[in-house]
Order: sequence, then structure tokens, then C-alpha cells
Amino acid sequence: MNTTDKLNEIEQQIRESAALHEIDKIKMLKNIQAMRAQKVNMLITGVTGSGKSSTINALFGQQVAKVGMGVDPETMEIDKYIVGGLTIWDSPGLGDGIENDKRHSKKIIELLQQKDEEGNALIDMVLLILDGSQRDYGTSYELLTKVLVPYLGEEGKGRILVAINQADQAKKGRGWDREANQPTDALLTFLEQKVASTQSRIKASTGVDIEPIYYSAGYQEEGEVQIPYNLSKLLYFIIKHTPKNKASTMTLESNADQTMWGSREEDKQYQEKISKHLLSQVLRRAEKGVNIGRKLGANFGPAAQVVGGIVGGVVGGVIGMFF
Ligand SMILES: Nc1nc2c(ncn2[C@@H]2O[C@H](COP(=O)(O)OP(=O)(O)O)[C@@H](O)[C@H]2O)c(=O)[nH]1
Ligand SMILES: [Mg+2]
Repeated sequence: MNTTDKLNEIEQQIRESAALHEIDKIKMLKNIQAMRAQKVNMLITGVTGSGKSSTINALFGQQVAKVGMGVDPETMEIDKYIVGGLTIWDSPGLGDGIENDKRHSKKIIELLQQKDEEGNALIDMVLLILDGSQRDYGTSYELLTKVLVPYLGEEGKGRILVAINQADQAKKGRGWDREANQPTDALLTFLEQKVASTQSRIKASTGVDIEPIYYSAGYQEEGEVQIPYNLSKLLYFIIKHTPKNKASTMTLESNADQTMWGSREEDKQYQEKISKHLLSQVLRRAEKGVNIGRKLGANFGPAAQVVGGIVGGVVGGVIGMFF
């Protein structure tokens, strides 16, 4: 089901629900109308091989981007994927040689300067992917310093998310618990240190405080499959770095395959946050005083409980486990 179908289904179930007040229904249907029209644009960048395509596929469906394809530098265009209301721009970062770097920077700068119909910046958020198996992020720091931070503008700084992929390969595969698909404690410590040093390097070179997160997009190769790690966390941080009213599109377009989103306690906490964000967008201004509390229960109004059930049932995937 695409976003339009999902929203139609949610709308219909809200209309037909005997448990909701008419006034609340009208407000929610208006919210859904606004969500339907909402377009969101994200730029994914990072050195070739960092896992941009794999990440796009893990987040938004396995068929979106081609994995393991280097770009042809001569004809280099920024790849563009349209997933319903979400447009993903996929561009290599720096590190492909002086000439190519110039071309890539120019294309990214052009994109960052593009405006939408309302005259606002077209790009809503930027995901910079670092390769966790590498140690030197010099070219990515340069991209941040010379391109992303200056051209996103002052208020755009909060729109940059730095994410370290291939957490499983951070120590050449050592310390990765394949059974549990998560790092051992030793690797966790290593990853935390990597985050801290990356954060201070970014601060030193750009003056901007950006706290990276780590994850693994996973891979599928010759019958071997490794599912993602911390993907729910990644989606939640993407949402957090996107304008609030636009981020629901990302959840609605996210991978319907529930197994991708993980079932550890930490995964569930992020799934809960993602669920509440989407629910709050449907409930906006409806049910006066509605409080998206810690749990669906005492703090939730009756409408929120009903609508949570409807939304969770229709959207499934990353939020299917919460409601
Ligand atoms: N082990 C492991 N391999 C990964 C991960 N993410 C991507 N890869 C592999 O890294 C290679 C490059 O990935 P790709 O998504 O094409 O990178 P891109 O050039 O940035 O788009 C492919 O062979 C992927 O299967 C990961 O989290 N763990
Ligand atoms: Mg790619």
C-alpha cells in the first residue's frame, strides 16, 4: 500500500468509527488531508561504498536503490528516487578525486539552493553517512565544512544527521554478535568512542554540534542476509531532523517489512517514539487536551487510543509493533 492508499484507509476507518466524536473526526480528516499533500525531500550523501543505497533500501523498501553500484563520474548526476510523497536525493560525497569532488560539490550546492513552490529550501534534511569500517573521515568533514553547513544556512544546521553505517564492520567484523545481530560490549564501547571522537572533530572543524549515531543497514549477498541493526533509531533521528509536519511522510513510506525494524528493547523504544509522532500528526487539534503520554493508557485520551489502533493497523511495519 502506498501513502495515499494508507491515508484513504485511515480516513475511512476514522469516518466509520462509532467511538469518535464528530468534531474530532472533522479535525482529524483535515489533518489527513494536509498529510496527503505533504512532500518531503531528503539528501543522502557520503563517500562511495559507505552504504547510501543499502540504507535507502533498508529504510524505504528493498527495491528502491541499486546496491554496490559506483557512479560513473563522467555522467555523474545526483540519483533521485521518488517514494510516494518522499523524494530521496542520493549523491556521493567527496573523496573521488579533485575533479569529481568539484563536480559533486557543485551539484550538492545547487540542490541545497533549490527552492520549493513556497520559496523555502527544497531539501528538508540531510543524512550524511560515514563508513564505520573506516577511520579517516577527512573528506566527509570537508563536505560538512565547505558545503553542507554553509549552504544549509543557520536554521538548516539542525537538519543535518550524521550516521555511522556498517557498525558490524567497525572492527573488521570483530565483536559483532551475529547470532543476536548486535555489537558485543567491547564493540559497543568502541562505537561509543567513535561517536565521541567524530562529534568533537565535527565541532572543531565546523563549530556545529552534531551527535552522530551508529547503525548497520545490513546486506544481502549470495544468499547471505544480515538484517539491519539500529534502523528504528536511524528513522527516529531522521524524523527528529525533519520539519515536524513533513516527517510523517517518512514513516508512512517506511519499509513495510517488520523484521527490518528490530525487536530489542531499544528498537521498541524508538518504534514507540515514531508511532507517537505519527499519531500526534493525525490527532493535531483534535480531542482537546489530548496528551501523548508514555504509554497508551491513562495519559492517552479515548480518541487517541482508537486512532492509534486504526493507524497502527493500517501502517504496520515500523509502528505495527507498538499499537
Ligand atoms: N557488512 C555490511 N555491509 C554493508 C552495510 N551497508 C552496506 N554494506 C555493503 O557495502 C557495499 C556498498 O554499499 P552501497 O549501499 O552500494 O553504498 P553506496 O555506494 O554508498 O550507495 C555493498 O556491498 C553493501 O552490501 C552494512 O551495514 N554492513
Ligand atoms: Mg549507491
